[in-house]
Amino acid sequence: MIDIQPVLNGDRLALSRLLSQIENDTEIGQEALAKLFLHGGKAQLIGITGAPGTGKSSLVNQIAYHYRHPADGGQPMRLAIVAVDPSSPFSGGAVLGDRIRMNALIGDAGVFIRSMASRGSLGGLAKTTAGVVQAFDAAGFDVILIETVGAGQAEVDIARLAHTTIVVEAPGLGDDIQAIKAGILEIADILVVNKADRPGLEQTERALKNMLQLAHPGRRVFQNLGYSEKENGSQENEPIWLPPILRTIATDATGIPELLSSISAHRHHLEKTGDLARRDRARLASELDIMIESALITRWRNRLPDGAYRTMLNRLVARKLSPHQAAQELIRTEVQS
Ligand SMILES: Nc1nc2c(ncn2[C@@H]2O[C@H](COP(=O)(O)OP(=O)(O)OP(=O)(O)O)[C@@H](O)[C@H]2O)c(=O)[nH]1
Ligand SMILES: [Mg+2]
Repeated sequence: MIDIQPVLNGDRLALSRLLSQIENDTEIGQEALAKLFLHGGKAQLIGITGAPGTGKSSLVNQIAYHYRHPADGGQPMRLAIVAVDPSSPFSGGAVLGDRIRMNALIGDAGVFIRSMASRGSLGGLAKTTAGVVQAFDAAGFDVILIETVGAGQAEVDIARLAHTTIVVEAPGLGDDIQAIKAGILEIADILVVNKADRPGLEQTERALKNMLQLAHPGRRVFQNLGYSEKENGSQENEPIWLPPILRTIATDATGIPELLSSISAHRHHLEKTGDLARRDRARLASELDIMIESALITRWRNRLPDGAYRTMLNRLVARKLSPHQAAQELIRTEVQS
């Protein structure tokens, strides 16, 4: 029986240990997650993704600094940073960047930084990231920043976790913006062209604008889940969010106030349109479906006569019948037995 109370109370050492359990997908980790879930759902989740070296960590650094030192003199927020599978260790931004702000965060008790390397499958990475985020959420962090590299399925899955997803580009990355996969644009709520001090800025912005016009705006992540719920307060004429394209220089904080305004504008949009609740509901629905599917499949397989599955697979490989027919026959086998 794991006691999650220390984590809920903000004990950093207990949290750190628990995060390792979650990352290693141990029984203790799973048991803790089940308990932590009941305490979550309050944090604001912000995803930052993009090609390697575009300046994601440097931006995270700037965003985090702002939340810890609000310009309006407001209450500093408690903040967790999750760097998923970074190509360089989190601190990259400090190499040539804003060392003062980076150092300010490292010594800050209101900030918790966790780097996660991929072990095994990327699908596993998306799952453990969700667990780590859940732990931070339950531990009472107000904002969770999630940095991921690349444009694969794992990034899309991780983006689904976030309420607001920022896609970072930089000028001159092989100029053909094909590097930005269409998939990554579909998850972008905010597009940032970082390294705006570099040549090729206008070209990159133009390319992004063109790609954005091709992609259909609106609730794309939500649609990709294949789940809709019209009766739940969805209105016909609700405003559509058009991802803005912003310029930043993460090494000197240029454009950061505008980025922060966009993040909070997006947040307000999600709240006003009900998308925030809908995204949460859709995500939990897909999680529930996955759980049910895997439980049902396991139960059904255990009831299958010995060798039935293998025999059917052999017939399938030999093209004696179609996958659909094979599935139907196998399911009937189980019912009769
Ligand atoms: N000139 C310039 N350099 C920048 C800017 N932002 C970041 N850099 C530099 O670009 C390099 C990479 O920055 P990171 O923040 O580590 O980039 P990243 O996207 O997190 O990198 P990975 O996590 O390894 O994919 C560092 O040397 C930064 O100092 C910028 O706006 N202008
Ligand atoms: Mg990084």
